[in-house]
Amino acid sequence: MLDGDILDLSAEGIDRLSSLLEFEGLVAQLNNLAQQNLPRHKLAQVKLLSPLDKQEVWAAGVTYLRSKKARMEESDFSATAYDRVYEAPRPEIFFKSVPEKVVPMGDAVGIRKDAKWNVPEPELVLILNSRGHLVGYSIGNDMSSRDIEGENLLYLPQAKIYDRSCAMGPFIRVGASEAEARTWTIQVQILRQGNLVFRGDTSVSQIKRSFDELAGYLLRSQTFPHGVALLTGTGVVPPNDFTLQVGDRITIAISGIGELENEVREV
Ligand code: DO4
Ligand code: MG
Repeated sequence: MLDGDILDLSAEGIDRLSSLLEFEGLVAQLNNLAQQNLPRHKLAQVKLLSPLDKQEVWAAGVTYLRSKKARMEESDFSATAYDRVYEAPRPEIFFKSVPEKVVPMGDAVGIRKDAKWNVPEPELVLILNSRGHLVGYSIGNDMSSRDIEGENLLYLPQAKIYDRSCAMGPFIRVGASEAEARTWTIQVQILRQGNLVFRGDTSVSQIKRSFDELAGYLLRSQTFPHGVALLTGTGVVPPNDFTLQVGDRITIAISGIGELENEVREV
């Protein structure tokens, strides 16, 4: 259950994330708005949408040693590709979702009908504005089908992009530096019929590359007029005999942000 109030900025004419992302001195401006007499709603009584409106979602991969190891275990002839990309100057970055397909807090994430080995990937999300400036952070779930990904590297888009494969929320945390974000922990827990079937954690400090490096490659020869969200890779991988089932409840907690919770559905 989320606690606290939310402020309705639409009374000030602010009803799009795209415009908010471009504000100079966003934190000070939000603090000012918080002092004004704007309409407020109890967080527990509203339905949170995805934090994005027009921003594409991209994802970095193999940014943690744990991810490299897992990818190499699941794959056969493509194993060395993961080894190489972990060390290479250019990171792995792939397209993940259009904004309208992003699953918000509380809605169902998907596992594919034609996949047998499915996992959540709990990831810190960087929210960048149109100039590539890091404005905030959110929590993301890069749902993945490991059997499809492991069969052939060229199947990566099918393992990663399908209905309900990207969750994000519950909101965007602003005003934290990269140094602060690197002190945060990421934890995931999965409940099946109320019983804990997996729990794992990592630290943002384990991401091999700097946020500037990841954002810099994403923005090479590519513009995002409304800003963009970038998942930064997973450092938590369940054991190889684990797969998600319909009805599982996934909770991802990032210490500096909050919790993202979603149930699993077949798509
Ligand atoms: O190349 C496979 C995807 C890796 C990924 O999504 C991750 O490391 O988080
Ligand atoms: Mg991932």
